[in-house]
Amino acid sequence: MKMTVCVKTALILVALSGTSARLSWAYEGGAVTDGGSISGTVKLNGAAPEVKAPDINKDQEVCGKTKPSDALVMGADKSIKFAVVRLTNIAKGKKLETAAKSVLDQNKCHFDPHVVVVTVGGTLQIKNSDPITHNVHTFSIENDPVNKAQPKSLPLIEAKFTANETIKTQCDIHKWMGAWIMATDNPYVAVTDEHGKFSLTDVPPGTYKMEIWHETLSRETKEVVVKARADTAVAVELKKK
Ligand SMILES: [Cu+2]
Repeated sequence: MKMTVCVKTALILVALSGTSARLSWAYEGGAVTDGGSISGTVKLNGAAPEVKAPDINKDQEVCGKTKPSDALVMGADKSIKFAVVRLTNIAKGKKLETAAKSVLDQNKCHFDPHVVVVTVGGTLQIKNSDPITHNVHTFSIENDPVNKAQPKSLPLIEAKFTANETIKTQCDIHKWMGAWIMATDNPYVAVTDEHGKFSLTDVPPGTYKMEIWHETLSRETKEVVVKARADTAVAVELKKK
């Protein structure tokens, strides 16, 4: 019996320490003076993994017959689009914009954008621009999941997010339709463009941990030093998982 109590106490202590660790990173937004920036390019190092083209097997009159895959979009010099760059240990910096609404549209049976950033406390507007029904399904654990049919008669679904999470999203009707929702409690996050480029601005001087995530490639972390009113250039290389 004594053992059981000990185990329970230990579990409670672990739970409490987890809570305090999380609380200690609560982000505080405000004015940033003397901020610097981090900019760079994300590229693939080595051989590219094989990515299959989506199988468009229904509703072709709306969806079309072929689509390129969004799971690995490479530009010149193996630059990588749709990689997400985020500072993960920043406690204080510029204001997190929760009033602006992020949009995830379903257009011709394709999620646009493929990776959408939404702030914790902000709103994601999920739209359907197609004349057919989609079913939006978010596979979230930290946030309330969405799993909802969206016919033409329901052009807007609004979702709220309460915690940091990288959320796989799909349409259950058209299985090739995939997207990622990046919920963030700090504003230092960027999605790479078609040239693999990203930029984080108004970063208070300091040393930060930067995480780089891509759905198909390796996850990397880097320590980045930011100086007042200066840009820190970072070259990121991702590999096959
Ligand atoms: Cu669909």
